[in-house]
Amino acid sequence: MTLQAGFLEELKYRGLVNDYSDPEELERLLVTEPVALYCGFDPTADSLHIGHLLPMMTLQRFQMAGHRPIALAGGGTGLIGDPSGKTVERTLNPREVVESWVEKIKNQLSLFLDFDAKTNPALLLNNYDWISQLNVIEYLRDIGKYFSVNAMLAKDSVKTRIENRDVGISYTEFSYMILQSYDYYWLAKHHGCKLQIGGSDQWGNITTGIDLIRRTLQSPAYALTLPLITTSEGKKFGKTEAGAVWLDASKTSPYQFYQFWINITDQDVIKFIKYFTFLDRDTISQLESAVRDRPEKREAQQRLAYEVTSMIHGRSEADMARQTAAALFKGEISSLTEDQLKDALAGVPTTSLDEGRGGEMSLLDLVVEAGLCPSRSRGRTDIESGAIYVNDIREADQGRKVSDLARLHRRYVVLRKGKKNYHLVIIE
Ligand code: 485
Repeated sequence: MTLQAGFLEELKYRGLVNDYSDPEELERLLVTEPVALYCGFDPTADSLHIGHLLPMMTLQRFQMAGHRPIALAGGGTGLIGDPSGKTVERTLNPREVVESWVEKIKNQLSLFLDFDAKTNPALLLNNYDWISQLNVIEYLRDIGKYFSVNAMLAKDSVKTRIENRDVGISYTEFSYMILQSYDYYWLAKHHGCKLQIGGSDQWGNITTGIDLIRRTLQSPAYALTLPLITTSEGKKFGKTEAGAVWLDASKTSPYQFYQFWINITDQDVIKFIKYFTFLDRDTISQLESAVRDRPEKREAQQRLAYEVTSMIHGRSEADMARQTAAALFKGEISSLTEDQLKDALAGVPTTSLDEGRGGEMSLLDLVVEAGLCPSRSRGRTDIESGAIYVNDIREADQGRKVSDLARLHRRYVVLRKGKKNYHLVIIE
């Protein structure tokens, strides 16, 4: 496979480069030979989340450009805990737990890479395999000697914790950078790895590894960091009210995942399209005009949501999520399957009624009982003015019995007040 010319330029066009070491040399290297590079992911939960997407996709972009990516699961380092970017000491997770998380993360990482490529196959490794082989004498004599505590104390990850005396840092976390440096050395030695990538919080850990390689193997090694993702509203990227946006469908459903991307603001959407899709420059500039000329159509958001959802969950799930969103938007809630309905209304306030008592209630009783209207008099005005919808159909008869209301999938009645205020009634 030939190397993609202008690849680094392409990464920069996409906004993927925060910083890199030895710019001229690295630029030359990337056009001269297939470069083995790696990125490490620590198992700190049973799934990766969308914060991990950028580095994963960047590994993939490197492979598409002809280079050799190594995805590293931190089965060893995950037992220690990286202090980078953390203001407090992490709690140690039990070994069996970390081990089970490693397996899940490995599955997710493998989605992005091609392990059977002829000239530049990807690798998926676990640093537990070599870190667990180190003994303490070796660790202190053969590796520790290359690290200056003075320099370690000056790294951001350590410095901030030492300055905050109430919190401090354990010897365990203090040592983390040595292990990550050892990984880089190990991969350089055994797999010819010359480049490590990661988020900008990883700069310190990556550059200590470069120093270790220079001193032990007398060979050059490089660092490239990706930007920290920020939103124009200054919010933390990838967090919703419901928490992190996970890649695992059982933690964040494909529909919720799709919705996350649909809700990206006009200010951020093109930036995120560059980050999280493989769309070409022409398509991106068309979408850019769409945001400028007809923002109300949200074409860019829809394209982004569809691309990312199909990349993670497959095309049919993405189609389904798109259809659910469209049905909700068009007021065709009754066209949804039971699963789509539950998914679309996950998190919406819910009232359960039993058939007997519930059936005897009037619509007015119901909207008050459900809390959709604060009082009976307010409920009356809302219903009379046409603000109340049952299964997306306006219902103006306050005396209508619940037993007469149409049910979706035999047991659901979806109430809506105004445009967006949903309430799910389940009748058992
Ligand atoms: O040899 C290595 C061993 C472990 C790691 C890297 C190299 C993991 C790294 N120390 C880390 O903590 N990474 C974070 C993680 O695993 O969640 C995040 C970074 C982020 C980005 C992402 O991993 O905070 O910037 O690098 C891939």
